[in-house]
Amino acid sequence: MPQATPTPALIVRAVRSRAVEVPLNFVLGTSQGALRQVPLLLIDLETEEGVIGRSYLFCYLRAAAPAIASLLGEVERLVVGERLDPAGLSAKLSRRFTLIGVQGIVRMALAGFDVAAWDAVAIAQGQPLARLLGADPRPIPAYNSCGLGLTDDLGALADEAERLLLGGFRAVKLRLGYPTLGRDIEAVRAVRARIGDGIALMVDYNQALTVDEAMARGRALDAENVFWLEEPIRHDDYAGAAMLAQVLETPVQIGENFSLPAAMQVALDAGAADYAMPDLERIGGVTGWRQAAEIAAARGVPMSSHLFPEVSAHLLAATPTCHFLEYVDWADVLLREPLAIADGHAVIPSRPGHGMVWNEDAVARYRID
Ligand code: SMN
Ligand code: MG
Repeated sequence: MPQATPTPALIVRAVRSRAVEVPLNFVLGTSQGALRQVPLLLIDLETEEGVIGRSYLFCYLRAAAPAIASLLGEVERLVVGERLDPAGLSAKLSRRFTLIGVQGIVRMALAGFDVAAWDAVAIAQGQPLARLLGADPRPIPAYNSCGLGLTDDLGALADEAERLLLGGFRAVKLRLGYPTLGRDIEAVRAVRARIGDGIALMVDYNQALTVDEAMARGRALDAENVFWLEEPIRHDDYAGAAMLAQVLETPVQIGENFSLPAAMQVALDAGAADYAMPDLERIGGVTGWRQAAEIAAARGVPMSSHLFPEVSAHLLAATPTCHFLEYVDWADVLLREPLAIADGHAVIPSRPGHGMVWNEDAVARYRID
C-alpha cells in the first residue's frame, strides 16, 4: 500500500554502544567449542527528533566487543548530522571503509548500524519493520536452536530435546561432529527416539568434516530422517559443498558465514547448498538481507535465518522463499518484551520497528564495559 504520510526526516545525533555478557539458559556445545555465555554489543542510534533505533551484535569473543564499539565510534563520526537513509548510508559507509575492507568486525559494525537505522525509520513511520519492508507481520515457522550440543550423556541430550519442544516447537537442531560417525548416529537416534517422527530434526556440524568424511556421514544420515545437514565442511569450500548437495538426499544448508550478499551469490551459483541461512550481522544488516532474499528468490532457494530472531522474524516475513527462523533465547533477559513463540512460530510484534527495547536493569547487571 502506498504511504499515506511522507516519512518524517530523521537526523543522526549519536551512535552509542554498550557491551554485555549474558549467560545462556542452554549451553551451546558446537564441534568448535562450547558457549556458556555470549558477549553482545547493544547499539542505540539516537536521532535529533528523539527517535531511537536499536540493534545488538553477537561479538563471539569478549575481546571483539570493545573493538566493534570503537569501529562504531568511527561510524558515528561519519554519519552524525546526516539524514537517516539506511540504504544510502550503508553505501556511503561501505565506500568509506573500502581500504580496510568491509569484512570481519568492520562488516559487523556496519550491519549493527544498518539494523538500528532501519528500526529508527520504521519507528518514525509507526510501522513494524516487516510492514516497512512490504510484508504482513505473519507468524514465522521457527525451530528451537538452543542447546543440543555435543555431549557424553545421550540420556541428558534426549531430556533436553524434550524440554526444547515446550512452547509448541515442531523443530529442533542437534549439533554433530563427534569423533566417529557411529557416535553421530547414536546422538541422532537418542534425540529422535524422544521427540518422535513428527518433529523436524536439523543437524549442524559447524564445518567439522573433510569432504570425504562428510560424504560418508551424510550418506548415513540420509537414512535418519534429518531435515537438513548444516555446514558439514569448511564454510568457503563451495565446490566441495556442491558435490555433497548433489549426492546426498538430505538437503545441505549453509549460509551463516556468507560475508555480504556477494558471497551468497557465488555460493548459490556454485550449487553449494539446497538451502541458505544468512546471518544478519554477516550478510550486511537489513540492507544486505534484502539483497540476499532477492538472490535466493531468483534461484528458488529456501532461506532461513541465523541467530538474531527478533529482527530476522521481520525479515523472513518479507523474504519470498521464507523457510525457518532460527530461534534462540539469548537476548530475552535484556528485553522488555522478548520475542514470543506460539505453536512453533515466531510472533512478530505489532509495535513499531523491530520491537526490541532494552530492560535497563538487566543491561546494568550484565554490562562488561
Ligand atoms: C552457531 C554457531 C556459533 C554461534 C551460534 C550458533 C550455529 C548455529 O552454527 O547455526 O546455530
Ligand atoms: Mg550453524
